[in-house]
Amino acid sequence: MLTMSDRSERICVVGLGYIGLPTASILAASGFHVVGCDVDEEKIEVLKRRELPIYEPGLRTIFEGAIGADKLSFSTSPPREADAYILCVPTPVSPDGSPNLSYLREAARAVAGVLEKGNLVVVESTIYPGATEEVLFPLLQEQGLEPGKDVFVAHCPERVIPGHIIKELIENDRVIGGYTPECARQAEKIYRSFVEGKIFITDLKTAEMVKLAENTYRMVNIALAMEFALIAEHLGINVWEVITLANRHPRVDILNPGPGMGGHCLPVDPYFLLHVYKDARVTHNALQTNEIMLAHSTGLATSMLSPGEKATILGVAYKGNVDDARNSPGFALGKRLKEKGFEVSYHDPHVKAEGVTNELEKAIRHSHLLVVAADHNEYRLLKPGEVAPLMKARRILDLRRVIDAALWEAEGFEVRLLGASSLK
Ligand code: SAJ
Repeated sequence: MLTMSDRSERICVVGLGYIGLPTASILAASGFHVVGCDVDEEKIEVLKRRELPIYEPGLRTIFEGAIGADKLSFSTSPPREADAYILCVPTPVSPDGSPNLSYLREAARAVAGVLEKGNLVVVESTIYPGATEEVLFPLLQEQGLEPGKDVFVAHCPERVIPGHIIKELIENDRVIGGYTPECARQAEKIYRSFVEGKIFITDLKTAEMVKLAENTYRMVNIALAMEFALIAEHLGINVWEVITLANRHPRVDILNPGPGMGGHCLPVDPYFLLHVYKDARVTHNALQTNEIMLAHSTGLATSMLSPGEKATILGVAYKGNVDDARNSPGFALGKRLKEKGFEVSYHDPHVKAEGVTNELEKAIRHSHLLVVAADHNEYRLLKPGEVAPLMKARRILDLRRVIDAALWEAEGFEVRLLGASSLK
Protein backbone atom coordinates (compact mmCIF):
# COMPACT_ATOMS: atom_id res chain seq x y z
CA MET A 1 0.00 0.00 0.00
CA LEU A 2 1.18 3.49 -0.82
CA THR A 3 1.58 5.86 2.09
CA MET A 4 1.73 9.54 1.38
CA SER A 5 4.56 10.84 3.52
CA ASP A 6 5.51 14.47 3.16
CA ARG A 7 8.73 14.39 1.17
CA SER A 8 10.42 17.65 0.39
CA GLU A 9 12.22 16.48 -2.77
CA ARG A 10 10.85 17.58 -6.12
CA ILE A 11 10.81 15.21 -9.04
CA CYS A 12 10.19 15.95 -12.68
CA VAL A 13 8.95 13.10 -14.88
CA VAL A 14 9.50 13.79 -18.58
CA GLY A 15 7.18 11.97 -21.00
CA LEU A 16 3.65 11.27 -19.80
CA GLY A 17 2.72 8.13 -21.68
CA TYR A 18 1.79 4.67 -20.44
CA ILE A 19 4.82 4.59 -18.13
CA GLY A 20 5.52 8.24 -17.31
CA LEU A 21 2.02 9.18 -16.20
CA PRO A 22 1.54 6.26 -13.80
CA THR A 23 5.10 6.77 -12.50
CA ALA A 24 4.55 10.50 -11.92
CA SER A 25 1.23 9.76 -10.19
CA ILE A 26 2.67 7.09 -7.94
CA LEU A 27 5.67 9.23 -6.97
CA ALA A 28 3.31 12.08 -6.11
CA ALA A 29 1.10 9.69 -4.16
CA SER A 30 4.23 8.66 -2.25
CA GLY A 31 4.66 12.24 -1.11
CA PHE A 32 7.10 13.81 -3.56
CA HIS A 33 6.27 17.08 -5.28
CA VAL A 34 6.05 15.96 -8.89
CA VAL A 35 5.90 17.92 -12.11
CA GLY A 36 4.89 15.83 -15.10
CA CYS A 37 6.21 17.19 -18.40
CA ASP A 38 5.29 16.47 -21.96
CA VAL A 39 5.93 18.33 -25.20
CA ASP A 40 2.35 17.53 -26.24
CA GLU A 41 0.51 20.72 -25.22
CA GLU A 42 -2.90 19.18 -25.75
CA LYS A 43 -2.06 16.33 -23.38
CA ILE A 44 -0.91 18.79 -20.73
CA GLU A 45 -4.20 20.69 -21.07
CA VAL A 46 -6.15 17.43 -20.72
CA LEU A 47 -4.19 16.49 -17.59
CA LYS A 48 -4.64 19.96 -16.11
CA ARG A 49 -8.38 19.42 -16.48
CA ARG A 50 -7.84 16.25 -14.41
CA GLU A 51 -8.73 14.03 -17.33
CA LEU A 52 -6.72 10.89 -18.05
CA PRO A 53 -5.59 10.35 -21.65
CA ILE A 54 -5.08 6.62 -21.04
CA TYR A 55 -6.97 3.88 -19.24
CA GLU A 56 -5.09 1.78 -16.73
CA PRO A 57 -6.74 0.02 -13.78
CA GLY A 58 -6.16 1.86 -10.47
CA LEU A 59 -4.54 4.88 -12.09
CA ARG A 60 -7.48 7.25 -11.65
CA THR A 61 -7.59 6.92 -7.86
CA ILE A 62 -3.86 7.54 -7.47
CA PHE A 63 -3.88 10.39 -10.00
CA GLU A 64 -6.81 12.19 -8.37
CA GLY A 65 -5.42 11.64 -4.87
CA ALA A 66 -2.07 13.13 -5.87
CA ILE A 67 -3.63 16.17 -7.54
CA GLY A 68 -6.02 16.63 -4.61
CA ALA A 69 -3.06 16.67 -2.21
CA ASP A 70 -1.40 19.31 -4.40
CA LYS A 71 1.55 17.02 -5.14
CA LEU A 72 1.16 16.63 -8.90
CA SER A 73 1.24 19.37 -11.52
CA PHE A 74 1.91 19.50 -15.26
CA SER A 75 4.04 21.52 -17.61
CA THR A 76 5.28 21.46 -21.19
CA SER A 77 8.89 21.95 -20.12
CA PRO A 78 11.03 20.69 -17.24
CA PRO A 79 11.27 23.14 -14.32
CA ARG A 80 14.56 24.27 -12.82
CA GLU A 81 13.40 23.53 -9.28
CA ALA A 82 13.56 19.75 -9.36
CA ASP A 83 16.04 17.53 -7.53
CA ALA A 84 15.56 14.55 -9.82
CA TYR A 85 14.50 14.13 -13.44
CA ILE A 86 13.11 10.83 -14.72
CA LEU A 87 12.98 10.36 -18.49
CA CYS A 88 10.13 8.15 -19.74
CA VAL A 89 9.98 9.15 -23.39
CA PRO A 90 9.44 6.75 -26.28
CA THR A 91 12.47 5.13 -27.91
CA PRO A 92 11.14 3.66 -31.16
CA VAL A 93 13.06 2.09 -34.00
CA SER A 94 13.08 3.48 -37.54
CA PRO A 95 11.55 1.42 -40.36
CA ASP A 96 15.03 -0.01 -41.10
CA GLY A 97 15.31 -1.27 -37.50
CA SER A 98 17.82 1.33 -36.33
CA PRO A 99 17.23 3.02 -32.95
CA ASN A 100 15.50 6.37 -33.02
CA LEU A 101 16.70 8.18 -29.91
CA SER A 102 15.48 11.60 -31.05
CA TYR A 103 12.80 11.88 -28.31
CA LEU A 104 15.32 10.87 -25.68
CA ARG A 105 17.88 13.36 -26.98
CA GLU A 106 15.30 16.17 -27.01
CA ALA A 107 14.12 15.38 -23.50
CA ALA A 108 17.70 15.05 -22.24
CA ARG A 109 18.63 18.38 -23.84
CA ALA A 110 15.68 20.12 -22.18
CA VAL A 111 16.61 18.63 -18.81
CA ALA A 112 20.34 19.34 -19.18
CA GLY A 113 19.46 23.02 -19.68
CA VAL A 114 17.89 23.28 -16.20
CA LEU A 115 20.12 20.93 -14.20
CA GLU A 116 21.99 22.04 -11.14
CA LYS A 117 24.81 20.44 -9.23
CA GLY A 118 23.61 17.58 -7.03
CA ASN A 119 20.64 16.71 -9.27
CA LEU A 120 19.85 13.19 -10.41
CA VAL A 121 18.88 12.10 -13.93
CA VAL A 122 17.28 8.68 -14.41
CA VAL A 123 16.55 7.18 -17.82
CA GLU A 124 13.63 4.75 -17.71
CA SER A 125 13.15 4.52 -21.48
CA THR A 126 14.39 1.30 -23.06
CA ILE A 127 17.66 1.84 -24.89
CA TYR A 128 20.61 -0.12 -26.21
CA PRO A 129 23.58 -0.82 -23.92
CA GLY A 130 25.77 2.25 -23.84
CA ALA A 131 23.05 4.70 -24.86
CA THR A 132 22.58 6.41 -21.48
CA GLU A 133 26.20 7.54 -21.58
CA GLU A 134 26.13 8.27 -25.31
CA VAL A 135 23.05 10.50 -25.12
CA LEU A 136 23.40 12.16 -21.73
CA PHE A 137 27.06 12.74 -21.14
CA PRO A 138 27.82 15.17 -23.99
CA LEU A 139 24.77 17.22 -23.02
CA LEU A 140 25.83 17.38 -19.38
CA GLN A 141 29.39 18.24 -20.32
CA GLU A 142 28.13 21.07 -22.56
CA GLN A 143 26.60 22.55 -19.40
CA GLY A 144 29.91 22.16 -17.56
CA LEU A 145 28.51 19.32 -15.44
CA GLU A 146 30.62 16.24 -14.77
CA PRO A 147 28.52 13.01 -14.75
CA GLY A 148 28.87 11.11 -11.48
CA LYS A 149 30.47 14.12 -9.79
CA ASP A 150 28.18 17.11 -10.38
CA VAL A 151 25.13 15.17 -11.53
CA PHE A 152 24.08 11.63 -10.65
CA VAL A 153 23.13 9.44 -13.64
CA ALA A 154 21.21 6.15 -13.54
CA HIS A 155 19.18 3.83 -15.74
CA CYS A 156 16.16 2.20 -14.15
CA PRO A 157 14.25 0.35 -16.88
CA GLU A 158 10.51 0.11 -16.45
CA ARG A 159 9.28 -3.48 -16.53
CA VAL A 160 5.54 -3.19 -15.92
CA ILE A 161 2.96 -4.83 -18.13
CA PRO A 162 0.15 -2.68 -19.57
CA GLY A 163 -3.14 -3.65 -17.96
CA HIS A 164 -1.41 -4.14 -14.56
CA ILE A 165 0.89 -1.14 -14.49
CA ILE A 166 0.02 0.21 -11.04
CA LYS A 167 0.18 -3.18 -9.36
CA GLU A 168 3.48 -4.04 -11.05
CA LEU A 169 5.04 -0.62 -10.39
CA ILE A 170 4.56 -1.31 -6.71
CA GLU A 171 5.20 -5.05 -6.57
CA ASN A 172 7.85 -5.80 -9.19
CA ASP A 173 11.56 -5.93 -8.41
CA ARG A 174 13.59 -3.11 -9.98
CA VAL A 175 17.06 -3.03 -11.45
CA ILE A 176 19.01 0.21 -11.15
CA GLY A 177 22.19 0.78 -13.09
CA GLY A 178 24.31 3.63 -11.80
CA TYR A 179 27.17 5.39 -13.54
CA THR A 180 28.77 5.15 -10.11
CA PRO A 181 27.52 3.24 -7.05
CA GLU A 182 26.53 6.59 -5.50
CA CYS A 183 24.44 7.42 -8.61
CA ALA A 184 22.55 4.15 -8.15
CA ARG A 185 22.05 4.80 -4.44
CA GLN A 186 20.57 8.23 -5.16
CA ALA A 187 18.09 6.69 -7.60
CA GLU A 188 17.30 3.87 -5.18
CA LYS A 189 16.16 6.40 -2.56
CA ILE A 190 13.42 7.55 -4.93
CA TYR A 191 12.23 4.13 -6.09
CA ARG A 192 12.30 2.80 -2.54
CA SER A 193 9.42 5.19 -1.76
CA PHE A 194 6.92 3.06 -3.68
CA VAL A 195 8.58 -0.20 -4.76
CA GLU A 196 7.67 -3.10 -2.51
CA GLY A 197 9.76 -5.56 -4.55
CA LYS A 198 13.51 -5.89 -4.24
CA ILE A 199 15.84 -3.32 -5.79
CA PHE A 200 19.03 -4.60 -7.40
CA ILE A 201 21.95 -2.30 -8.05
CA THR A 202 24.30 -2.71 -10.99
CA ASP A 203 26.14 -0.64 -13.61
CA LEU A 204 24.55 1.29 -16.48
CA LYS A 205 25.25 -1.13 -19.35
CA THR A 206 24.14 -4.18 -17.39
CA ALA A 207 20.83 -2.53 -16.49
CA GLU A 208 20.32 -1.54 -20.13
CA MET A 209 20.98 -5.10 -21.26
CA VAL A 210 18.78 -6.64 -18.54
CA LYS A 211 15.74 -4.86 -19.95
CA LEU A 212 16.50 -6.04 -23.48
CA ALA A 213 17.13 -9.58 -22.26
CA GLU A 214 13.69 -9.65 -20.60
CA ASN A 215 11.73 -8.49 -23.61
CA THR A 216 13.77 -10.47 -26.12
CA TYR A 217 13.26 -13.62 -24.04
CA ARG A 218 9.49 -13.09 -24.15
CA MET A 219 9.53 -12.20 -27.85
CA VAL A 220 11.52 -15.36 -28.73
CA ASN A 221 9.18 -17.49 -26.61
CA ILE A 222 6.12 -16.12 -28.44
CA ALA A 223 7.85 -16.53 -31.81
CA LEU A 224 8.50 -20.16 -30.91
CA ALA A 225 4.81 -20.62 -30.06
CA MET A 226 3.99 -19.08 -33.46
CA GLU A 227 6.35 -21.48 -35.19
CA PHE A 228 4.75 -24.38 -33.33
CA ALA A 229 1.35 -23.13 -34.58
CA LEU A 230 2.57 -23.31 -38.18
CA ILE A 231 3.97 -26.81 -37.61
CA ALA A 232 0.75 -27.99 -35.94
CA GLU A 233 -1.34 -26.72 -38.84
CA HIS A 234 1.00 -28.55 -41.20
CA LEU A 235 0.60 -31.77 -39.19
CA GLY A 236 -3.15 -31.41 -38.80
CA ILE A 237 -3.04 -31.19 -35.00
CA ASN A 238 -3.95 -28.48 -32.50
CA VAL A 239 -1.09 -26.31 -31.21
CA TRP A 240 -3.11 -25.13 -28.21
CA GLU A 241 -3.38 -28.71 -27.00
CA VAL A 242 0.33 -29.27 -27.72
CA ILE A 243 1.29 -26.20 -25.67
CA THR A 244 -1.07 -27.04 -22.81
CA LEU A 245 0.37 -30.54 -22.55
CA ALA A 246 4.01 -29.47 -23.03
CA ASN A 247 3.55 -26.89 -20.26
CA ARG A 248 2.73 -29.74 -17.87
CA HIS A 249 6.49 -30.35 -17.89
CA PRO A 250 7.94 -28.68 -14.78
CA ARG A 251 10.56 -26.73 -16.75
CA VAL A 252 8.55 -25.74 -19.83
CA ASP A 253 6.50 -22.55 -20.14
CA ILE A 254 5.59 -21.87 -23.76
CA LEU A 255 3.54 -18.74 -24.42
CA ASN A 256 0.64 -18.42 -26.87
CA PRO A 257 0.69 -17.93 -30.63
CA GLY A 258 -1.28 -15.10 -32.18
CA PRO A 259 -1.49 -12.98 -35.33
CA GLY A 260 1.55 -10.94 -34.33
CA MET A 261 3.45 -9.39 -31.46
CA GLY A 262 2.35 -5.81 -31.15
CA GLY A 263 2.80 -2.98 -28.71
CA HIS A 264 5.68 -0.66 -28.17
CA CYS A 265 8.06 -3.14 -26.60
CA LEU A 266 8.33 -6.72 -27.85
CA PRO A 267 8.48 -5.99 -31.59
CA VAL A 268 10.81 -3.02 -30.99
CA ASP A 269 13.29 -3.59 -28.15
CA PRO A 270 15.07 -6.63 -29.65
CA TYR A 271 16.27 -4.35 -32.48
CA PHE A 272 18.41 -2.56 -29.87
CA LEU A 273 20.26 -5.83 -29.35
CA LEU A 274 20.76 -6.18 -33.09
CA HIS A 275 22.06 -2.61 -33.10
CA VAL A 276 24.90 -3.52 -30.73
CA TYR A 277 25.44 -7.07 -32.03
CA LYS A 278 24.29 -7.72 -35.57
CA ASP A 279 25.01 -11.48 -35.38
CA ALA A 280 22.25 -12.02 -32.79
CA ARG A 281 20.66 -14.70 -34.97
CA VAL A 282 18.06 -16.08 -32.57
CA THR A 283 16.75 -12.58 -31.99
CA HIS A 284 16.82 -11.78 -35.70
CA ASN A 285 14.96 -14.93 -36.73
CA ALA A 286 12.34 -14.57 -34.00
CA LEU A 287 11.56 -11.05 -35.23
CA GLN A 288 11.10 -12.50 -38.74
CA THR A 289 8.63 -15.06 -37.36
CA ASN A 290 6.43 -12.21 -36.20
CA GLU A 291 6.30 -11.00 -39.79
CA ILE A 292 5.62 -14.53 -41.03
CA MET A 293 2.65 -14.88 -38.68
CA LEU A 294 1.07 -11.71 -39.97
CA ALA A 295 1.36 -13.01 -43.53
CA HIS A 296 0.01 -16.39 -42.42
CA SER A 297 -2.96 -14.83 -40.60
CA THR A 298 -3.72 -12.77 -43.70
CA GLY A 299 -3.63 -15.99 -45.72
CA LEU A 300 -6.06 -17.70 -43.35
CA ALA A 301 -8.50 -14.78 -43.57
CA THR A 302 -8.17 -14.61 -47.34
CA SER A 303 -8.89 -18.33 -47.67
CA MET A 304 -12.23 -17.75 -45.93
CA LEU A 305 -13.27 -14.84 -48.17
CA SER A 306 -14.37 -14.46 -51.78
CA PRO A 307 -13.32 -11.39 -53.82
CA GLY A 308 -14.94 -8.15 -52.69
CA GLU A 309 -16.35 -9.56 -49.44
CA LYS A 310 -16.21 -7.81 -46.09
CA ALA A 311 -14.14 -8.81 -43.07
CA THR A 312 -14.58 -7.37 -39.58
CA ILE A 313 -11.48 -7.18 -37.43
CA LEU A 314 -12.44 -7.69 -33.80
CA GLY A 315 -9.75 -6.00 -31.71
CA VAL A 316 -7.18 -3.46 -32.84
CA ALA A 317 -5.56 -3.08 -29.43
CA TYR A 318 -2.13 -4.71 -29.50
CA LYS A 319 -3.38 -7.22 -26.94
CA GLY A 320 -6.44 -8.01 -24.83
CA ASN A 321 -8.06 -5.56 -22.42
CA VAL A 322 -5.85 -2.55 -23.15
CA ASP A 323 -6.64 0.60 -25.16
CA ASP A 324 -3.24 0.85 -26.84
CA ALA A 325 -3.11 0.19 -30.59
CA ARG A 326 0.60 0.78 -31.21
CA ASN A 327 1.99 -1.80 -33.65
CA SER A 328 -1.47 -3.35 -33.72
CA PRO A 329 -1.64 -6.80 -35.36
CA GLY A 330 -5.36 -6.12 -36.00
CA PHE A 331 -4.66 -2.96 -38.00
CA ALA A 332 -1.77 -4.64 -39.86
CA LEU A 333 -4.02 -7.52 -40.84
CA GLY A 334 -6.85 -5.21 -41.93
CA LYS A 335 -4.44 -3.18 -44.04
CA ARG A 336 -3.27 -6.30 -45.86
CA LEU A 337 -6.82 -7.47 -46.45
CA LYS A 338 -7.72 -4.06 -47.86
CA GLU A 339 -4.72 -4.21 -50.16
CA LYS A 340 -6.12 -7.49 -51.45
CA GLY A 341 -9.37 -5.74 -52.32
CA PHE A 342 -11.55 -6.81 -49.39
CA GLU A 343 -13.75 -4.43 -47.48
CA VAL A 344 -12.63 -4.14 -43.86
CA SER A 345 -14.26 -2.74 -40.73
CA TYR A 346 -12.62 -2.44 -37.33
CA HIS A 347 -14.18 -2.89 -33.91
CA ASP A 348 -12.62 -2.43 -30.51
CA PRO A 349 -14.34 -1.83 -27.17
CA HIS A 350 -11.35 0.08 -25.75
CA VAL A 351 -9.43 1.77 -28.56
CA LYS A 352 -10.48 5.22 -29.71
CA ALA A 353 -9.04 5.71 -33.18
CA GLU A 354 -10.12 6.89 -36.58
CA GLY A 355 -11.94 4.21 -38.53
CA VAL A 356 -12.56 2.08 -35.43
CA THR A 357 -16.02 1.77 -33.95
CA ASN A 358 -16.91 0.79 -30.40
CA GLU A 359 -20.34 -0.29 -31.66
CA LEU A 360 -20.24 -3.96 -32.42
CA GLU A 361 -23.42 -3.98 -34.47
CA LYS A 362 -22.10 -1.27 -36.77
CA ALA A 363 -18.83 -3.12 -37.39
CA ILE A 364 -20.41 -6.51 -38.00
CA ARG A 365 -23.34 -5.50 -40.21
CA HIS A 366 -23.13 -7.09 -43.70
CA SER A 367 -19.82 -8.74 -42.87
CA HIS A 368 -18.82 -12.10 -44.33
CA LEU A 369 -16.08 -12.91 -41.84
CA LEU A 370 -15.22 -12.06 -38.23
CA VAL A 371 -11.54 -12.10 -37.37
CA VAL A 372 -10.68 -12.12 -33.66
CA ALA A 373 -7.34 -10.31 -33.50
CA ALA A 374 -7.19 -9.23 -29.82
CA ASP A 375 -8.13 -11.30 -26.79
CA HIS A 376 -10.47 -8.79 -25.16
CA ASN A 377 -12.79 -10.28 -22.53
CA GLU A 378 -15.76 -8.82 -24.43
CA TYR A 379 -15.14 -11.21 -27.32
CA ARG A 380 -15.34 -14.25 -25.06
CA LEU A 381 -18.90 -13.18 -24.29
CA LEU A 382 -20.01 -12.72 -27.90
CA LYS A 383 -23.20 -14.64 -28.65
CA PRO A 384 -23.17 -16.28 -32.11
CA GLY A 385 -26.96 -16.27 -32.17
CA GLU A 386 -27.05 -12.47 -31.85
CA VAL A 387 -24.20 -11.88 -34.27
CA ALA A 388 -25.36 -14.21 -37.08
CA PRO A 389 -28.45 -12.24 -38.24
CA LEU A 390 -26.30 -9.15 -38.79
CA MET A 391 -23.85 -10.90 -41.08
CA LYS A 392 -24.01 -11.85 -44.74
CA ALA A 393 -22.14 -15.12 -44.12
CA ARG A 394 -21.44 -17.14 -40.98
CA ARG A 395 -17.68 -17.36 -40.74
CA ILE A 396 -15.25 -16.63 -37.92
CA LEU A 397 -11.46 -16.83 -37.74
CA ASP A 398 -10.08 -16.92 -34.20
CA LEU A 399 -6.43 -15.90 -34.10
CA ARG A 400 -6.24 -15.87 -30.28
CA ARG A 401 -8.31 -18.87 -29.12
CA VAL A 402 -10.91 -16.63 -27.58
CA ILE A 403 -14.24 -18.07 -28.66
CA ASP A 404 -15.93 -21.33 -27.75
CA ALA A 405 -15.85 -22.94 -31.20
CA ALA A 406 -18.57 -25.50 -30.45
CA LEU A 407 -21.09 -22.74 -29.69
CA TRP A 408 -20.36 -20.97 -32.97
CA GLU A 409 -20.44 -24.17 -35.00
CA ALA A 410 -23.79 -25.02 -33.44
CA GLU A 411 -25.07 -21.71 -34.84
CA GLY A 412 -23.92 -22.74 -38.33
CA PHE A 413 -20.63 -20.83 -38.40
CA GLU A 414 -17.59 -22.01 -40.31
CA VAL A 415 -14.94 -21.67 -37.61
CA ARG A 416 -11.19 -21.58 -38.06
CA LEU A 417 -8.64 -21.39 -35.26
CA LEU A 418 -5.03 -20.31 -35.72
CA GLY A 419 -2.71 -23.23 -35.05
CA ALA A 420 -5.28 -25.93 -35.69
CA SER A 421 -6.29 -27.46 -39.00
CA SER A 422 -9.60 -28.46 -37.51
CA LEU A 423 -11.24 -27.58 -34.23
CA LYS A 424 -11.42 -31.05 -32.84
N1 SAJ B 1 1.50 -12.01 -27.08
C1 SAJ B 1 1.27 -13.21 -27.74
N2 SAJ B 1 1.30 -14.36 -27.03
C2 SAJ B 1 1.53 -14.37 -25.68
C3 SAJ B 1 1.76 -13.17 -25.01
C4 SAJ B 1 1.74 -11.99 -25.75
O1 SAJ B 1 1.03 -13.23 -28.95
O2 SAJ B 1 1.53 -15.46 -25.11
C5 SAJ B 1 1.47 -10.76 -27.84
C6 SAJ B 1 0.45 -9.77 -27.29
O3 SAJ B 1 -0.83 -10.03 -27.81
C7 SAJ B 1 1.04 -8.46 -27.75
C8 SAJ B 1 2.55 -8.70 -27.65
O4 SAJ B 1 2.72 -10.10 -27.66
O5 SAJ B 1 0.67 -8.18 -29.07
C9 SAJ B 1 3.18 -8.10 -26.41
O6 SAJ B 1 2.34 -8.27 -25.28
P1 SAJ B 1 2.89 -8.74 -23.87
O7 SAJ B 1 1.75 -8.82 -22.95
O8 SAJ B 1 3.72 -9.95 -24.01
O9 SAJ B 1 3.92 -7.61 -23.46
P2 SAJ B 1 3.83 -6.00 -23.36
O10 SAJ B 1 4.45 -5.44 -24.60
O11 SAJ B 1 2.49 -5.53 -23.00
O12 SAJ B 1 4.80 -5.76 -22.12
C10 SAJ B 1 6.14 -6.23 -22.16
C11 SAJ B 1 6.45 -6.87 -20.79
N3 SAJ B 1 7.71 -7.58 -20.84
C12 SAJ B 1 7.85 -8.83 -20.35
O13 SAJ B 1 6.94 -9.45 -19.87
C13 SAJ B 1 9.22 -9.41 -20.37
C14 SAJ B 1 6.46 -5.79 -19.72
O14 SAJ B 1 6.87 -6.33 -18.47
C15 SAJ B 1 7.44 -4.67 -20.14
O15 SAJ B 1 7.51 -3.65 -19.16
C16 SAJ B 1 6.92 -4.08 -21.43
O16 SAJ B 1 6.98 -5.12 -22.43
C17 SAJ B 1 7.79 -2.90 -21.80
O17 SAJ B 1 7.34 -1.77 -21.63
O18 SAJ B 1 8.94 -3.10 -22.19
